[in-house]
Amino acid sequence: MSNSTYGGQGSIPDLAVRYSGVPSRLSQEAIDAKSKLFSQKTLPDSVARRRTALPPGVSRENFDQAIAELRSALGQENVELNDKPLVDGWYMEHPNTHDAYHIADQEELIASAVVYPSSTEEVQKITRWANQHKIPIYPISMGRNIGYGGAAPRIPGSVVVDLGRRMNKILDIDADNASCIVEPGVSYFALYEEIQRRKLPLWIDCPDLGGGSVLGNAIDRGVGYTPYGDHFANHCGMELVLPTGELLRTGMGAMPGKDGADNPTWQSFQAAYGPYVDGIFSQSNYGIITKMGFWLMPATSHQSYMITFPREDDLEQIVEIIRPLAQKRVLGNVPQLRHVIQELAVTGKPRTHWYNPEGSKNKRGGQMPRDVIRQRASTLPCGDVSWVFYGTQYGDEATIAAQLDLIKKEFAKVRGSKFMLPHQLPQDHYLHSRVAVCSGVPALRELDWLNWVPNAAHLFFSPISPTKGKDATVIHSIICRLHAKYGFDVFPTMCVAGREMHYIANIVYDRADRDAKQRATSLMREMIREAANQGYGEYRTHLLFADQVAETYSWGGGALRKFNETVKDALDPNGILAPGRNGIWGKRFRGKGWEILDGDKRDMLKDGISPKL
Ligand code: EUG
Repeated sequence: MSNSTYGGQGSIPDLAVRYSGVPSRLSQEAIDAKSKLFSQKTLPDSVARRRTALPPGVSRENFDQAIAELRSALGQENVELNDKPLVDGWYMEHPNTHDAYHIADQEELIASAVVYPSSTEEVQKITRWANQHKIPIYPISMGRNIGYGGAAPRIPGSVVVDLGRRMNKILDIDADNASCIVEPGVSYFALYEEIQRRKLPLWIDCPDLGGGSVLGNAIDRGVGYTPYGDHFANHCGMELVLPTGELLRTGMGAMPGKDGADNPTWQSFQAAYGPYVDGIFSQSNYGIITKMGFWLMPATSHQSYMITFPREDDLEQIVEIIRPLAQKRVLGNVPQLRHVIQELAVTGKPRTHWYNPEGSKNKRGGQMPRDVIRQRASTLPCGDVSWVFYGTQYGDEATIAAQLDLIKKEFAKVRGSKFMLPHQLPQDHYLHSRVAVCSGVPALRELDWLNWVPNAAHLFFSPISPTKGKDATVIHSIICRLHAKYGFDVFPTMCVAGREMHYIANIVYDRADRDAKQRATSLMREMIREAANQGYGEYRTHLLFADQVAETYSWGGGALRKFNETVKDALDPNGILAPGRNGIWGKRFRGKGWEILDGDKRDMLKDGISPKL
């Protein structure tokens, strides 16, 4: 089957020819994933644009003048106007012009232009240009922050700085130190393949999907699944451009090496001397990171497994069993606990395959009834269960065996639980994909969820839960009750870090269905509010919910917000860098109607997201 058959958008890029492409070992899988997704697409590839995007308060004439200047500084071909029809594409052929998984109108979170710097120096030039023209810029590494806004800027008409296209070098892999230093355009796929090519006994750590930027995911504080799963915690050293164009190296990189070389301990010691500043460049709009170091894990033996639990109510006991195992690092990585409905979704078959009550249409939502899920699950290898735990153990054979004995013994306390190894499951079972991801082999399998509904988009609700049965149950019941109210199936994935779990609820919706978009938006707003009322906050959120989430961190009269704003105004006096990212606005934009706080009355689909200036 030719991979250009679908969608008329050209072929799937290969990693050998494009930095954002798919490695050849996965090219058939990518072709299949795309064909499945596109077979469910009812939207056209693109529609005619209805408006032009300009930065707020900048006239067409001034904008054209500014763009001409930028082009003469960086080269004509390295600045593109975003004046063509928008194409949502799909994961491997994703846009850098807007949010492919739009929840407002497709033309809301949109760039006016995209610029492609080739060096840190050119990034400095861009920031100086932005300050001169008071044009907001929005840096992306690769733009695959899917479910959280993708490549989209928060202020319509911002100029997107696409760092990855021309800054995608693995600058160094130090096999002795087990570390690397990369530019923003290095994907998990690319780093993994290079380590294989060099035959180094090292692992990377990747999230569920392998196409994202190693650097970008880490500064958004993303998570992966080996013992090095906390990406930010395993970074070591940064080089970055401040909003006013000055350069900064953090960690030991702040000390010059011998004869002008990079410091030899830049990727060995994180903090250096004085305040540890790296943290303020994560989930912020205080700088543009152009180089970042990471620790790599020495390769080891590993054994993945799955444990099923029969009852919904087992959640509390499961989490109580997990906690001490995680604290003692018997669970040495980031295991996942999922609901059984995901066993259906991750087969890649659409919801209508499992449940089709009123023909092909299922307007205004509604959940798949529990008894239908039970009946369908009973036809799958997991059987009629409620929860599925995906774990992996590491070390030599004896260590793994001893750990597995303990783990089996502990989880056996849950009546009716079952332990399964990969060889006991069919070749296409999801556990085999966990084996890869949990041993640092980046994959694509997670895309299969997206076939649940036509034109599927998704949105993550991502609160932090203590690893305690009672708290997990409270959060889970808020999420279930509100998903039922707004008519969405509940897809929970609890990623266990230790003392806390990232509870990720994945809202999958049809982006052609305005009603579904509105319900998804209301569902997010209400979950954020209700969780916060119980003291539970999100670790990360989609751009459009950033203000509301930031607002929930209100202790001490909004002390954290005030601190963030003080830093923002000091570092970025013109407020040009990624205004609104993570709810942080410079003084130029603050309090002028951009913030979308709890109780905001605008209907994002009808009224848009910009204040009437
Ligand atoms: C997932 C995990 C995340 C996240 C978004 C998605 C997993 C989905 C732990 O963080 O932020 C299967």
